[in-house]
Amino acid sequence: MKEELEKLFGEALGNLKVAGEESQVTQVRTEFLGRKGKITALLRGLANVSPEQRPIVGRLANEIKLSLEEKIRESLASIQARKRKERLLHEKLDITLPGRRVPTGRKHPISEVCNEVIEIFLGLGFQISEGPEIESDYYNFEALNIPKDHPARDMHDTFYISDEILLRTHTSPVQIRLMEKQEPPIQIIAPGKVFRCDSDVSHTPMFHQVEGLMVGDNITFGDLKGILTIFLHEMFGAKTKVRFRPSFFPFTEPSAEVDIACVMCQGNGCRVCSSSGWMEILGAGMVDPEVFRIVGYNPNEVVGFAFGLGIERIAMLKYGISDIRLFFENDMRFLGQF
Ligand code: FA5
Repeated sequence: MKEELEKLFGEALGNLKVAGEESQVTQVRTEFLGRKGKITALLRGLANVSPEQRPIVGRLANEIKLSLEEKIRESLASIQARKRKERLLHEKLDITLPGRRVPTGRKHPISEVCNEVIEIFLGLGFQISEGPEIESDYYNFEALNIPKDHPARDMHDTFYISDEILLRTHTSPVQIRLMEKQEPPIQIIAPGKVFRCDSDVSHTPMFHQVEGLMVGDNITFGDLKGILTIFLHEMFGAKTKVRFRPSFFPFTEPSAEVDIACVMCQGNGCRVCSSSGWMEILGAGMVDPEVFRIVGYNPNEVVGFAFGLGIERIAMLKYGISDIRLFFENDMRFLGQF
């Protein structure tokens, strides 16, 4: 059996020597060391060898198997090295080829504008407050002095979930939630999503508002005008004309709507501003004493102002966009321009 083992070993080494491909080398492994291989088959007969010879033949068989495995590994490594060398010799590297551009993400323009608004108000000493997007009828309407059947409800085309639960139509309910749990002085903004059953070139069913609320003991309409004018000058440039127009909100008295001179035509009148030269940007006013009474404040002791602005409206004016719906279509050709 010893001679036969050595003969097979010699035969395997001979085959390895002429093997030029990896598949030929692995073929040697299968042919000699595989489960049905020649050496494996021979070793099955070890049981028939005399007890004295068995350990000697066994040791030799082991040595041969290990040595053959080693030769196979060497052979595979040298074939692979030879192939790599050949490939490198023939391969040409064109270092003038442009690199592959990795597309990078960026913030949505609405998030950018929202952050810009927040930064300006933080700089003016405001803090950030939050409230739920799914609201009760009480916080969205009743506590803001808009009782059931009040015509002001028509200003908000509301998505109702049930009779009492709805998607908030503005960020003003955050005012109520905050005043219920905190005593004045208050100076907050509340950015967030709001929802109205509304869709055309200047309205979408979901949009963003930033609410502002400042309550204390000596706050005037002059403070409101000052804060909002500073904000609008920071946002649109120091030369931007700002106009306060009398308006109505059930939760502020007096109330105003604030316009800036149309950024498209600089106030001369164009299609975008309906030839008026002005564009509405936000609603504001002095907090109605009835709202203070509802949250448990003494209306004779506190005063304050509130405002609510639409982020999409500001983004449209800032970037000269005439259709609000473009912001939500996720068209990369549009979004990539910001
Ligand atoms: C309000 O929502 C009041 N809560 C604002 C307010 C707060 C007044 C505090 C007084 C005190 P109004 O419905 O006008 O008001 O909305 C405010 C702004 O949201 C508008 O000026 C406009 O910029 C924006 N807006 C309203 N509806 C839509 C809509 N469907 N799509 C996009 N923007 C809208």
